[in-house]
Amino acid sequence: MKKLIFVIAASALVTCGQSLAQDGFRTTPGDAYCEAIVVQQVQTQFGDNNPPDLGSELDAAYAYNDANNLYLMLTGNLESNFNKLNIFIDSIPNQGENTITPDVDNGGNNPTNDNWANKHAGLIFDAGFAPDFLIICRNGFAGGDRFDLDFSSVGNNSVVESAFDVFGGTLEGSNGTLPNGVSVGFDNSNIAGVAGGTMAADTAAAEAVETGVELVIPLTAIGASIGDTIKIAAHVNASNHDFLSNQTLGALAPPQGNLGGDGLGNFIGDLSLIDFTSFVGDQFFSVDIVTPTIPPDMATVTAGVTSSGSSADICDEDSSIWTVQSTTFVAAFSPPPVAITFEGTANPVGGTDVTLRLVGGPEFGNDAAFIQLRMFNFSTGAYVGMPFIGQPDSDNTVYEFTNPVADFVGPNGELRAEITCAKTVVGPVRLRMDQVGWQIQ
Ligand SMILES: [Ca+2]
Ligand SMILES: [Ca+2]
Ligand SMILES: [Ca+2]
Ligand SMILES: [Ca+2]
Repeated sequence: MKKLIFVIAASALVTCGQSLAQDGFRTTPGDAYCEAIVVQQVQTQFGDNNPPDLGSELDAAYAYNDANNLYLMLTGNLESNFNKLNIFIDSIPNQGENTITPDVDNGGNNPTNDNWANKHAGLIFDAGFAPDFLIICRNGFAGGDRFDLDFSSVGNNSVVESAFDVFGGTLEGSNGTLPNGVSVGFDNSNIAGVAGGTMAADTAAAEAVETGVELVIPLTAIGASIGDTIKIAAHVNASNHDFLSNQTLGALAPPQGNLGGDGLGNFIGDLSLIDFTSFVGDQFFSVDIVTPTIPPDMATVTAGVTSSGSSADICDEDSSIWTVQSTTFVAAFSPPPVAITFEGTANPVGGTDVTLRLVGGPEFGNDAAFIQLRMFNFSTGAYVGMPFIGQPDSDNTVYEFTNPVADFVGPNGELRAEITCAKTVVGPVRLRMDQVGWQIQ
């Protein structure tokens, strides 16, 4: 069943650099990814990562934005042999190149970085896709382990930024950053996801992968604004940009082997004969840059004060992810118990069950703190709660509490919840909230 999730935020917007959210893991506290935008449809012919066998795959793409940045997560894994993950971004209408030209030193329009343009020259993207920017990710051993990141314009030579060894001597890491603020995290631990081959992928397995390349892209860096729809095409390519795998997002249709340089799997020294219009479907995907859904009035949570007016439709499909906010601590307190009330609105009203969820809890150094979730029953006019639960060390503890929509959603879609933290010894305790949300299903 389709699920609607309404969220009350427990913190301010996530912004780049506030946390280690750019770590290559899509459910870090601070991340707000929801459903996959596109999921891989084809097994990988660039090798399935199952050590000692190595390989590369693109399992799925996820994205969200805040007021300043696009957050893009491509799950999967990349062989550490400097094979490329190329991410083409079409963010400016009527600019860019649908057919890639060489670099400016070879009769074309593009930058010379990493020699990508000369190897791509002649490649034709699907209709409606004319990228304006390219991000190149690559990792491997060259005098030491390293991960390199390039950002450049496409269709003109105006922008080139490169950063070598962004994680400081390791293949994986967090928050590797270019001068313009494009930042990357990489977790290469995936050994699941799609299997090796050319046949239809296990899409559920692809969707389950939680690790890969995670990028923060300042909207200003790609000329994008709230309200825009941008398009992205991601490719796994060989280390010289001259042999395309069958791992693209949007995905190719199975059965499909590597594209090579001619679309038929042959090595011809470049990609000049690749024509994505000859492959069914769009080998790109769209991302809407939306008005951030975290209401600013929820930026601060104060003990004993109702936080109201919040309903944010964060995930509109079946998802294990509710919402994830930056860690928020409610101020330290001593007995008596402290309660925080949350109000929201379900829109549209519907469904069978409503679940309140909190990730976090009381946080301090001994075992004498307790948490209680309660939801307001609009039929009886009283709160109904879970019993207090003792919680010694609360990071990432999940509390969930489910009730019938008929009684626990008000006549106009009202949602009301109370979270109470108590302790039995005198001394400071903080209530930590990494996620607070409702789910209606
Ligand atoms: Ca993350
Ligand atoms: Ca464009
Ligand atoms: Ca795999
Ligand atoms: Ca196509």
